[in-house]
Parts: sequence; structure tokens; C-alpha cells
Amino acid sequence: MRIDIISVLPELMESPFKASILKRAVDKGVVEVHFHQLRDFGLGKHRQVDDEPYGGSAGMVMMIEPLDHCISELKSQRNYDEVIYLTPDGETLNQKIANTLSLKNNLIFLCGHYKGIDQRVREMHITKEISIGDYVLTGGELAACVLADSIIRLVPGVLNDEQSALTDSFQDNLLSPPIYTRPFEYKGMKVPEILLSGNSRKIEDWLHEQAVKITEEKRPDILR
Ligand code: 6GU
Repeated sequence: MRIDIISVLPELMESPFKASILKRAVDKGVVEVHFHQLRDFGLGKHRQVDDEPYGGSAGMVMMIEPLDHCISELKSQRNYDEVIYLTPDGETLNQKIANTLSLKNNLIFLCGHYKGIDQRVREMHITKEISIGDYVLTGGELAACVLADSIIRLVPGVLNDEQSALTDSFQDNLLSPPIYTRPFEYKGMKVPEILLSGNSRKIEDWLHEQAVKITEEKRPDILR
């Protein structure tokens, strides 16, 4: 999988791909992440990328020319499955969207800034708009990192068996059950005896029961 990320602040997004699981995915060559500085496509000697909105509302708008030039150059090099615009008014990211995107080969992420991008860029190039929740960030960069992380960990060969994505919260519309490790007792608090019983059938049933109970308590909205 290849992800091309377009932004005025690519430096905000470097560290997440330089540690732990995402770094291993990149080092293994399972995924490639390429950053593109939109300002390299900016207009004039100031490399302008934003301008005032027609109609005179507050804030600045990301201009059409730098965005079209940048996206068109990328598109001339390969076929993209999706051109995704990170914006608070997009579809809210969930596990199903991450699962679907993890099966793609080439993705473009466009990080929004200021009041947003010229509407014509959306009509010309954008195939999907994604938000990471109902709150406002200063720009799409941190959202792009969240989206990339949620996708990359699902790409075959990224997680090992112990980290398997199949038992994650949300993967089966249930939150994860509680987990414990040694010591068996700490400050009078004991690990549930059933987990030491050795009866794997009973343990599995108990874990499922716990997952249902926790989901009913915390997130009844995700229960089928
Ligand atoms: Cl994708 N961008 C911004 N600026 N704010 C957000 C967001 C995206 N998702 C939630 N809030």
C-alpha cells in the first residue's frame, strides 16, 4: 500500500511513522508513506496557497491551483483508489471504513487547513471526505495520522499473531473484555479465578459475557 499525504505542514506528521508498528510496516516495505508540501505548488514568489473567500466570510480558503497541480501530478504517476479529504464535515471514521481502506493499493490524503478548500477541488478530485470525530482540530494533519494508523495496522503482514486485529474492540461490535497479567494478587485485588482455571471453553464464554456487559454499560449504541 502507498499513501501520499498533501499538507502545508508535513513536518507535523513525521514521528508517528518513525516508531513502533507503523515504523516496522514502513521498514518492511508493506506500506510507503510519502509527504508532499503543498507550498511547493504555491503561486508566485510567496508560494501562495490560500486566499480570501468570495462572498466575504471570515478566514482563508485553500486555493484551487496549487491543489489541482499537486493532485494532478500524483495522478499522472499512478492510479489512486481514493482521494480522501480530511475535514470535520466528512463522514465520521469508524472501523468499517478503516477495514475497507486497508484493502486499497494507492491512497491520497489531503489535509485541510484554514476554512477549507475551494469547493471545485472537491468536485474535481475528492472521492471521499473523512472526519475523525465531532470536534474541530487546527488542521487535517493529526486526523490524517489517525486515519493512516487505523488503516496501516490492518494491512496484511503488519501485525503479528499476538497483536492480531481480529480481537480488537469494535472489530465485532463489542468492546474488549478486561485483561490481567501477573501478579495474581496486588494490594488485595485478585485476578478473576476463572482465568486460572485452565478451562479454555469456560474462559472464552466468560470473556464474551464480560465484553457484552462492558459494551452494554459503556457503548450500548454499538451493540447489534
Ligand atoms: Cl479531518 N480536520 C479538522 N480540522 N478537524 C477535525 C477533523 C478533521 N476531524 C475531526 N475534527
